[in-house]
Order: sequence, then C-alpha cells, then structure tokens
Amino acid sequence: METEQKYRPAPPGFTSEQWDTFNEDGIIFIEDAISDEDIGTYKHAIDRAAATNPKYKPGGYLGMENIVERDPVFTSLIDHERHVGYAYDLFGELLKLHQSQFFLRPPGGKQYNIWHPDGARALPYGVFSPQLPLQIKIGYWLTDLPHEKMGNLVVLPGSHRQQYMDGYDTHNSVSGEMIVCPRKGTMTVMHSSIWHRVEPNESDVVRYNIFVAYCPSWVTSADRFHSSPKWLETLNREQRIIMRSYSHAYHNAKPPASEFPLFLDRETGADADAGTYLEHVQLHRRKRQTMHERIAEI
Ligand SMILES: O=C(O)CCC(=O)C(=O)O
Ligand SMILES: [Fe+2]
Repeated sequence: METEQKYRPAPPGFTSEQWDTFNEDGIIFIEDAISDEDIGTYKHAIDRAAATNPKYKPGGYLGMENIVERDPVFTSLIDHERHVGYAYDLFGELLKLHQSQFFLRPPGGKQYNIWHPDGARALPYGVFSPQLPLQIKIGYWLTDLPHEKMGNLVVLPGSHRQQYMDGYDTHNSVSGEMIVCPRKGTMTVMHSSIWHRVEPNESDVVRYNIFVAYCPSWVTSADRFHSSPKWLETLNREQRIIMRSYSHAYHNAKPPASEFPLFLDRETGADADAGTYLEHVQLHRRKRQTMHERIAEI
C-alpha cells in the first residue's frame, strides 16, 4: 500500500496515431496543448530570465540553456504531465533531461540556424539507432506564427532516417521542407535526427518558445555537467532523478536502486513487467519494456 502512494504512474504519452506519425515524419504537432494562462506564465518567466541576463539587450535575440535551474516555472517542466510521458515512452526508466532552453527570436534578428540534425554529427546517433531516436525535443510554441519568415522552425519531414542532406550547413529552401506555422499553445514532439533549420524573422513579433529535450541517462547532457546540489534538494523525486546529476560516472548507465521505479506502468500501476525475471532479481537490475517494444510485439 505504501509503495502505491510513493510512486506516480507514468503520465500519458503517444497515442498509436501519434506514434505512427512520429515514425513516418519525425515530428508530431499537438495543437491547444498549452492553455492561454500557462502561455502567459511561461512568457513572463522568459521575460524575467531575460531581464536578469547581462547579455540581453531588450529587443534582441536571446537563447538560454539549463533554464530548469533558473526559475521554478521552468523547473516544473522537468516532469510536466503535459509532455513527460512522451519521453518516458521512449526512454523508460532511464529517462534523463538532455537540455532545457528558451529562445527569443526578434524581428530582424540575425541568429537563425542553418540545416542540421540535433545531436552528434561526426558519428550520428542514427548509425546505431536508425529507427528510434536517442534524443527527442519537446517544443512549446508560445507565439502565433501564421506565416513564413517569422523565425519559424523549418523541418524536412521523414528526414530523420537520412544521414546526408544537400542543404546541410546552408539556409537554402529544399524541396519537401515544411515551414512550421504553429498557433500559440501548440506542442511539438520532434525526433532529434530530423533535419531542420530556422527562418529569419521579418515580421513585427518576437517569437517566444521553449524546448525541453530528453535522452537515455547514458547519453551525455547538453547544457550542464552537474546541477546545483542545493537546487536539487528543492525538486520532487521524479524531477531529481530525471536531472541525473551523478557524482559516480557509471550511475549514468546503472542508476542506484533508490531511483527505481521512476514511474509505475500507466495502465497496470506495476513497477515491474510480469513474467520476465525470476523473483530474486532486484528491480534496479531489471529491464522493463518501453512503449515501442510493447507495440512491436502486438
Ligand atoms: O529555434 C528553433 O526553432 C530551432 C533551434 C534549433 O534547431 C536548436 O536549438 O537545435
Ligand atoms: Fe536543432
């Protein structure tokens, strides 16, 4: 009984349609995922962080990383019910926050990215994991971007399966590209191997958005080596685990027993898969099936 209260069931993740689209296109769009009130809260937190950043000039471009450690509003994103289930579906009990960031992309801003996939370039994740991502990026879109040339994200749907792309390291439009024109409140879930770039912003609005990326704990983090121990103490159990701030390096691959289960199975509430191991095998040494493994079996 006690264990049931101690651990949370995994929040909702991919529907089977979303999973099919994610595999086909490398990105899914979930409109109206974020309420107007929450959009306001996130934008205020971005403005607060910008105002205290000595590098920020009002009206200028700004990208900040490891934002979860900067403001409680961003901290709540580590394990937010709105999206963490998508990451858990992929990375299961070894889920880690890879990177958290926001961008302010103002009119006339000079900083917009050229075509690239996220993650390793000289030895991309796709070499080992041609189908499943080793990183996913959740996007929170906080500004209406109804047209191109608004600092939009541009993706090449389906390109998460390809290792080469002629537009690489250029801004050139390529055939088949999709200029993402989200309504504010849209959430995206992106396979990090998808090729993407960013449009210039020739509009009169500032593009506000947040990205939180996840990976397995044995893939390196992108925006920190360790988190502040004092700050970690302020987190709930799942948030603290998902930050994976280990002082023993091998814990990245083999986390301590106290960190299992991260979540309970969302349907059954179980902390282990039935019928897989003999009784004596301890939980932290057990493999639990991820959503995609279960689906593959059906
Ligand atoms: O800001 C965007 O839309 C994408 C940024 C990007 O590609 C990145 O941070 O890797
Ligand atoms: Fe990127």
